[in-house]
Amino acid sequence: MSTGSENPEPELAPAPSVEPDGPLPPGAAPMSETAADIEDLDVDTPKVAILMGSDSDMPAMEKAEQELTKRGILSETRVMSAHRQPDVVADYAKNAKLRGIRVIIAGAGLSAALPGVVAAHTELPVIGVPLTSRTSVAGGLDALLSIAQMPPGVPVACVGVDNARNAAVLAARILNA
Ligand code: AIR
Repeated sequence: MSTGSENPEPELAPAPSVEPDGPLPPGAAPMSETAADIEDLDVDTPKVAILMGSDSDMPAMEKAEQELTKRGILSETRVMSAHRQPDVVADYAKNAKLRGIRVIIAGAGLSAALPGVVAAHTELPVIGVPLTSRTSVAGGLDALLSIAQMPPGVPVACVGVDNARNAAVLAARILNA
């Protein structure tokens, strides 16, 4: 029968108590400074997200990526539909800020909910790109109104129909503001 004495647990040193206002260990920076330093780090993470509701939006939306690349701004491009994959969109929008994204460009056609749904789940600025698609009505007016007519308190910036390049120019201005 084991008495528990054959392999005695090693004695652990007591954890140092953390005094929020006490002296900092040598070399440690105060929390606020550390957070600011992390924000200032010029790491190779995308600063702009380019989202679109369908693969069929890519020919119009790739203009945004081209413009950002020309300006040396890192971006990431994702296809996700607010109607077909609502959970994917919500998760992406909720995590974007933590991942270092600073501006979100979102393009969609028809009942273009993507920019508005993204804006509902993040504090980041969202730029909507109304797109024409095969079954658009009135040359993309459907998407234009869907994106521009957001309710008070949940803004989405809206560029012209199919004008993804302008969304990138605006994103660059926001980043430099
Ligand atoms: N869309 C996709 N999910 C919701 C919306 N509003 C849009 C896409 C695309 C259009 O519907 O952004 O512009 C047609 O999509 P698809 O996949 O049928 O070509």
